[in-house]
Amino acid sequence: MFRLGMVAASAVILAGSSTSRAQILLADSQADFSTAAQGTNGFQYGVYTAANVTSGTFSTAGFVVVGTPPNTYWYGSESLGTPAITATAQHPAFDTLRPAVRRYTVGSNGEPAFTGLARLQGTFSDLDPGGDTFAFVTVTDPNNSIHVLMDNVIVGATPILFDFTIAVAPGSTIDFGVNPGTNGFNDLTGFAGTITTSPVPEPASIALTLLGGIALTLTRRGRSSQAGNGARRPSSD
Ligand SMILES: [Ca+2]
Ligand SMILES: [Ca+2]
Repeated sequence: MFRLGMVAASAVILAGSSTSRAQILLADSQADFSTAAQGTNGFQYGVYTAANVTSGTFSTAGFVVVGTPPNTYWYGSESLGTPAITATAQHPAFDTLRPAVRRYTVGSNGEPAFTGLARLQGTFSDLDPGGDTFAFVTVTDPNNSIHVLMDNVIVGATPILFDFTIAVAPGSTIDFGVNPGTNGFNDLTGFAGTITTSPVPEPASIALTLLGGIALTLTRRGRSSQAGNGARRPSSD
């Protein structure tokens, strides 16, 4: 009874401490998508101004809202309805071969002014079989250094999953982009991504975790010694 009580008490303390440093969901690319205005929920929809690059000058020039509600999306005024960025997909620019870029800026438009490690997780997928398309994730860190975290070709049925952790601060940009490669045919690319703060355990919660571990160990020892007694009985009889 005493051991069970100790485990229960430590579990309650741990639950209380974990809420003080819980992960914060900074962004969800699909849930946060909006055509109300550029910058809504911290996201902008545009291109880099050069062809087939994974970093560079970001621009929303020429982007307008098209489509029928609720399926409106951002369109960048080139041929074949490109470049385009929707809640769930993006397509690079057909004429200029510029990448379609979905940008989240930390701390912009009322978003949390977070400084620390951000975790970027998500999936790019080929929604138009064939073609060559390149998916990238590019982040500007608190020192204004640019990090191209991935630049992978997307061909075929296997989605590309990513999971990166990187330092950010208010003003850091996190870009999810797709490049057209040799041409812009068959380059429609599905995208879903989240940005969360990476949890940092506090010294107090580490100590409590150890306490919980000790309590569990004591309980296990109790159980194994009971099992040992039970096992010895047949041999002694
Ligand atoms: Ca394709
Ligand atoms: Ca292509």
